[in-house]
Amino acid sequence: TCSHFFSFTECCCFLQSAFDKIRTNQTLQTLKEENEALRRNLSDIKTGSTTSTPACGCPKCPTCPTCPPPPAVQSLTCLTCEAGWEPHGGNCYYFSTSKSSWTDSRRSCTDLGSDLVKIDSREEQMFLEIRVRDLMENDGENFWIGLTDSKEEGKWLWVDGSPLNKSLSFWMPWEPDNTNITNPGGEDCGGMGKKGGADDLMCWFDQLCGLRRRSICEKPADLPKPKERLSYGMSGWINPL
Ligand SMILES: [Ca+2]
Ligand SMILES: [Ca+2]
Repeated sequence: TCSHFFSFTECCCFLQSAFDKIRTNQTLQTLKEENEALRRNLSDIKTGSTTSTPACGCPKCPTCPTCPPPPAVQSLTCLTCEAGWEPHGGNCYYFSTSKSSWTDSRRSCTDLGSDLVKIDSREEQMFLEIRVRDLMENDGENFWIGLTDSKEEGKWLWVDGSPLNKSLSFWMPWEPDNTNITNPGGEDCGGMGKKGGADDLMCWFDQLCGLRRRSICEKPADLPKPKERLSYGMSGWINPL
């Protein structure tokens, strides 16, 4: 654009152009320096973040990573059973040493604030099967459980009145057979136990309700006494009250 002007103007144009060039270079230099400074800052931040990750639970740090929730206190482990009762799955079990009829055994359980055991899961059956096996000295030493068909033959009910769930039944292969050789009324009370261990947990049978057998009582576990109770503190840790 300067070519058709006289030399003074040309000179002006040249100077202007040179000045613009210098200014552009200066701007570029400034930008370069700023860019480098920013890069340094960024790498400092990166290095800092890998070497000083705040510990979980650090209360003052604003950039705390998300911490996992405090370990859940298994309420089951906080529950307790009286002496002589065995805790399992939130319940307490009493394996009697004395022997009596199914009805008398049930009364003994209710006198202790419990009832004959009701088996609600395969897991509970597994616990009981192993426990009973250990306690038995021979196959005649089996245990009453809270199962009876005394109201209606073949209709097995738990002591709480609920019907037996077929998919949660653990009868021995040939049971219940309601054998009525010695008693025309047949066998109306449920027992469990196989000294040698049960095949696939199948160790229930029906037998004469009047037989004297050991028994298993069950009741929900107790809440711990106040002094043993635990609570969450501010940081998620457990503080005794
Ligand atoms: Ca029967
Ligand atoms: Ca039987």
